[in-house]
Amino acid sequence: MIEIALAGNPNTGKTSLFNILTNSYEYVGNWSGVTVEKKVGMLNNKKGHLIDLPGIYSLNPLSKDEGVATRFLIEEQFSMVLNIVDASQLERNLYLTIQLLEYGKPVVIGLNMVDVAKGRGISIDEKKLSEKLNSPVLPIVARTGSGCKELAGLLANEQQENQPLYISYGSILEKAMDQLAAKIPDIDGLPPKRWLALQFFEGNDVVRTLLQSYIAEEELQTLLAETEQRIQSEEKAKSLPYFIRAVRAAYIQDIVDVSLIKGKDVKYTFS
Ligand code: GDP
Ligand code: MG
Ligand code: K
Repeated sequence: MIEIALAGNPNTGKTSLFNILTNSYEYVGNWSGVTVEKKVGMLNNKKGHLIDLPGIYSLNPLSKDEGVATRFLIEEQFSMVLNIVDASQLERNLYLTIQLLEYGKPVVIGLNMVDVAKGRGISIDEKKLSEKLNSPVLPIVARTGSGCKELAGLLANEQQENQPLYISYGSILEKAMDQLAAKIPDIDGLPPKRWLALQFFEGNDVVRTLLQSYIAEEELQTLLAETEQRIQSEEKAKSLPYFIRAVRAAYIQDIVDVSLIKGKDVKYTFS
């Protein structure tokens, strides 16, 4: 039985897709400690469970929903992420996708709302997008079920471990991430050290709390303050989180430039 996390921005068709891919609820309740609904379903082929994560824009938890998703990634065992991406809002949606790919678990992307995108004169070259993200991308319309069978077929496959997406954040932050990663103990089931370090520097409080159980708070604070100061003075960035977002935004812009076509009538093919 494989465990698959369904993740995406709010209002991207997560519930619609969940209902198509599953035939029964295994669990409906709340995530522990919060009044955020948790749903787990059995895939139609009975080969795995689909876990519906709250709709989020980023893993850096500004809201309790985002905290739930980050805690899931840190604490629970799963083997794959199904990331639903709204094709009509590609640039915004890729911000979460990038963070999921940096985590390093296999990601399958359901490119939803392609009908809406098309209506707005936007089409996405899913092959180029797939190459850029180094992950399968399947165009779907979760409202009607188009493309969802093919997507379900990909989920049934046992996937190999992925290499985490590597974005270079420049020498200052890379060095700081190395320093922090070196202090994190080798513990089975812990997320990749580089991902933890990056999320920490971005200001992810869930990750910070986790790291506090291995590293003295004073050490964490010193490394954070030094890095923040260097990024501001040498990179001329407003803040460290701002700098990280800007690097990601530039990376996403490059992806959008090659994969998004405006004003052309490109057809989507569904199996
Ligand atoms: P969630 O908030 O991510 O769980 O999204 P929902 O599944 O609740 O969908 C939000 C709205 O978008 C609903 O009205 C759906 O019917 C609609 N929707 C979902 N997928 C599609 C799609 O591919 N195309 C269109 N046009 N509407 C969709
Ligand atoms: Mg929903
Ligand atoms: K169903």
